[in-house]
Formats: sequence, structure tokens, C-alpha cells
Amino acid sequence: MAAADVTGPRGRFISIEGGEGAGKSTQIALLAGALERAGIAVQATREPGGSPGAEAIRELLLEGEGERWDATAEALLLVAARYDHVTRVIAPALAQGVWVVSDRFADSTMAYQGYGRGVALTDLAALHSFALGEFSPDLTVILDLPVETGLARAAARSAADRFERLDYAFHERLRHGFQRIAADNPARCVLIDASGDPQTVHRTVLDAIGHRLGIAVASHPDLGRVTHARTEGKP
Ligand code: Z5A
Repeated sequence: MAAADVTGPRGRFISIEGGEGAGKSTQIALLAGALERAGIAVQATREPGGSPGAEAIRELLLEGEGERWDATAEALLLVAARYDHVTRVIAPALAQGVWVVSDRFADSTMAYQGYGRGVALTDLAALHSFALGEFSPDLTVILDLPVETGLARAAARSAADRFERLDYAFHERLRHGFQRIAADNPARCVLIDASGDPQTVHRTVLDAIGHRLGIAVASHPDLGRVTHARTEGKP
């Protein structure tokens, strides 16, 4: 994937993962605010989506009945969207020295379509290898939360989409999948308890960035303002 072959000074790529209502959008808003205050240029983005083509695919994925797409079609659509997002948005930003923080990335496909919906993990890995080569986040923060807590948070926020309407056992497989991904990729992933209040989780995320990426960033103090500015409607 030529656009990801960055040779100059490069920004860092952080993905935030987790199940429904884990607090990804909230943490991305806080993290982006903290990085900006530290003088780091940062671009917040999301998946599926993040580029015009990928946003069009997002609409195909999230609308309609639960069985509109089978799990394999879903995976193919997601990886097509991801390729577009990486080549047109993420890799060019990193090449300019901008840090990119993404609400979900490839681990969501492993968790949802793989652990959740039964597509072989080896097939998904091969698909990603074809689309992205060796490109991957520098750090993946996985927000871990009991299923019932996450679904209650998500339900309080908005009407359920195609994925949120899937059954409880699916969401348990998802949580287990993310925990496995963290255990299998310890150099890239950090699993964080997301059951605390937003500022507590935020400070834990910044600690992880300090340890893993070697940069100390002060926490963002203004939770209410940043949360509303950046999370209504997602990044
Ligand atoms: N999907 C997939 O299947 N495969 C893939 O490869 C990819 C995605 C990339 C995207 O939907 C869907 O696509 C997703 C997986 C699938 N499934 N669903 N649903 P989305 O982008 O619309 O939704 P999401 O990514 O799942 O995020 P979310 O569930 O909407 O929530 P969140 O971003 O993790 O949480 P939040 O918006 O920050 O917080 C939710 C609520 O809880 C909100 O009212 C907050 O104020 C509150 N909150 C947040 N943090 C806290 C704490 N710490 N305490 C208490 N309350 C909190």
C-alpha cells in the first residue's frame, strides 16, 4: 500500500477500540484536546468512515435490517472503507507529522466480524494484509467494560443501530474478542478498565501513551466543554 510507506517525520497513529458505549468518542475528544494543548497537531477520525468514500460505505453498513449483509460481505465492505480511509486520510496526515486518533480500526473487524459473527480470523488477517500491508496503529487502546454497562450507556445516548440490536451473547463474544486481541498483541495494545468516570479513564489513557509512546501529556481539564464540542455526532 504505497500511501502508507511514510519516509519523512511521521505522526503517531492511535486507535481506540471497545464494545458499544465503552466511551471511545468521549475519550477521543479528551485525548485530542490534551494533545492539542501539548502543541501536537492531531486529527480525530472514525471507522467505518473517515473519508468521503468510507463514509458512504458506513451508511450502507449501519442502516437497514440486521441481516442486510452477511458477515463476510460486512468484512469486505469494512476493509474497502478502511483502505480508502488509510490511503486518503490517515497515511497522508501521518506523513505531515500530524497525530491521528481513530475511533475504531482493524481490531473492530477482528472483534465484530471475527469473534462476534464467526468469520475466520485468518481470513480477516489475510484481507487486512492484502489491503494494508504492514500498516497498523502505533498504539491501540482497548476500553473494556461489562456488556450491560456499555449497552445501558449506548441506549441512554441514542436509538440502536444494526450492531447494537444484536443479542447479548454477541456482545459477550465481542468483549472476549477484544480481550484476546489485547492479550495476543501486547506490544501494540493496552486494555483499560473503562468503568470509571471519564476523567479517570482519560488519565489512564494518557499514562498508557506516556509509557508506550514516550511522551508525557497533561490531562485535559475541561471535560464538559470538549465532550460536547466533539462527540455530538462523533468525530
Ligand atoms: N463495526 C464493525 O462491526 N466492524 C468494524 O470493523 C468497525 C465497526 C470499524 C459503528 O457504530 C459500528 O460499526 C459499531 C461496530 C461496527 N457498532 N455499533 N454500534 P458507531 O460508530 O455509531 O458506534 P460505536 O463505535 O459502537 O460507539 P458507541 O457505542 O456509539 O459509543 P462510544 O463511542 O464507545 O461511547 P461514547 O459515545 O463516548 O459514550 C456513550 C455514552 O456513555 C455517552 O452518553 C457518554 O456521555 C457516556 N459515557 C462515556 N464515557 C463514560 C464514562 N466513563 N462513564 C459514564 N458514562 C460515560
